Amino acid sequence: MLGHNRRMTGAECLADMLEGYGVSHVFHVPAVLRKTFAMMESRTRIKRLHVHGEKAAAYMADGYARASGKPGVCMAQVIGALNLAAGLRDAWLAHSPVIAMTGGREPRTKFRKVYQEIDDIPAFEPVTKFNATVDDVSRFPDMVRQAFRVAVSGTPGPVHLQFRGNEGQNDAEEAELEPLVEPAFRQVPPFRPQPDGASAIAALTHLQEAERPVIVAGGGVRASGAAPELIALAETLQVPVATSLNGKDCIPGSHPLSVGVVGTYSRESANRVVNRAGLICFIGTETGGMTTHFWAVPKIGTPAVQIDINPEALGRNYPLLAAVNADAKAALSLMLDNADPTSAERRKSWVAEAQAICREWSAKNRPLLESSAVPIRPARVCGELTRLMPEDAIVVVDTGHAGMWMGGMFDLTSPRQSYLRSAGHLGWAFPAGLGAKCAAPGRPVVTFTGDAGFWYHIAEVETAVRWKINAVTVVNNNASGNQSKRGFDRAYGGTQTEQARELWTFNPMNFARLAQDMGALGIRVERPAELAGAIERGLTADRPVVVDIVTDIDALAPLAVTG
Ligand SMILES: Cc1ncc(C[n+]2csc(CCOP(=O)(O)OP(=O)(O)O)c2C)c(N)n1
Repeated sequence: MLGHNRRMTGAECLADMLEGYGVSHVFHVPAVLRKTFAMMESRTRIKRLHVHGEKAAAYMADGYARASGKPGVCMAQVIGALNLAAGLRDAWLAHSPVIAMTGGREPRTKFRKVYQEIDDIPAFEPVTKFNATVDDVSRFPDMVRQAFRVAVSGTPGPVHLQFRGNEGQNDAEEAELEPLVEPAFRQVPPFRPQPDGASAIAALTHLQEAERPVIVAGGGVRASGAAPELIALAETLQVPVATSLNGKDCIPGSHPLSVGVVGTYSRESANRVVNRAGLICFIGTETGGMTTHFWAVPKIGTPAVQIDINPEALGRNYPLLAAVNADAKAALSLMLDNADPTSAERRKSWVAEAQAICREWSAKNRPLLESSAVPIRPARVCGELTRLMPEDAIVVVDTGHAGMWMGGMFDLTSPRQSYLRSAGHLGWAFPAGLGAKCAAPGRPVVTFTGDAGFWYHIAEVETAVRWKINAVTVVNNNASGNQSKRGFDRAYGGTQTEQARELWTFNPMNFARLAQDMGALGIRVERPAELAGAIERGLTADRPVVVDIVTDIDALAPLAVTG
């Protein structure tokens, strides 16, 4: 096609292309693209992680992608395809560039009730940006390029390629192929679309003239790598910064202008500051329900400006005074170049007010963060993690109470730390943490999950041991999914029956012992004084670690405030 074609198999071509795109690991349950796996062994250094379930494979690829910005690749044969599709849903919600490859249908046997087969394509439609079939081996090169191009471009997201044959056997066929890769699409972001100057200056002018502005920064800032520009603009103009959960690592919690995570799984100080603000500057956030506490924080109608790479996001939920369509880093750089630092004076009393709200939050919550109660309070675990996370740590957090405790109570303390969170799926964090560690083996990875979350993919402890994926997993073990307690209280009209606890509790379990039996280091913690030693031991163990912390089943995370 491009004049450099050679006769080769699809398997050789795909293996070469994945290596060319910088893929270091793929996550799969056999049997799919078997010839490609053989070619990866003989032609590349790609690690082929055989894991215990397709959903976990997708979550590992997702954690890999979010930790590195490079597409994470996961694979399943036709019967496992929907398990893989289920696992793409979190990547879809989080805008994470995951490429899923599955086996598909043969024209010869379609519609004949062939073993294990249904039409999987519709199931991938709601969770992918590009959902395509590769029926002819000659299409391997252009379709793989399109998969990478789509996954990392614009607002990133998952892609699905279905290869012909229930195990993708068309990789064994030969054609004239050119395994060309496009380096620009190895990672997010491939391009930095510049704003038109007038819109960026309009947004800047509103921000500079405002007396009570706040920035709400989201995952688009982290995808763009725009945290330094965000912080520089906030400092220059003296504007407080709240983040979404997905954007939590755009500004360390220890920064004097940080007010915390806003929305539903949030910190009270952030919600209070955002609801007192006179102008909101949304950057790289969809202004979705979780970030705005279902559009109550800020209230719809609050004056706003917005910067986003996706024009369709601009003004979706909040009417705008200025809309800037651009890469976050490009827009913030332009605004920074034109910023007037003397305007900061105007916001002195507002910044002081926001900081007083933050100090109030700290004073109110210090007893919880330092609690020596037994059973251990989850907030104490968050306090210890804030204190002990290495300055280049990647912190990976599950949803539910885990998301609430860590979103609200845990602080990043260095701009080099990363924070990856489940976009809603219980059980995501443990495999995602393993994927993150594969992507960044030199960085400490610490995952925080509840026990219900950990149960989902506990078998992957064996994968971590087999592949020496030395992540540390901290389990908030209250022998229940106790986030559900409030909901069942309500359902039972205020107080649930004793029997109702069967709806949300489990048998007590010693995860440290289970982990130990699977070959990991298991550390059981029952007293607050043991926490620091256990986490420090985990961080230096150089092997997969499960820190099993017995916590209080009655500890409920604080709910979002709107006042
Ligand atoms: C796939 C999926 N199913 C169900 C839920 C609903 N859900 C949210 S939190 C939760 C229980 C969480 O339990 P655990 O992880 O043990 O944390 P805890 O609340 O006990 O701290 C459930 C069932 C979900 N978020 N995702």
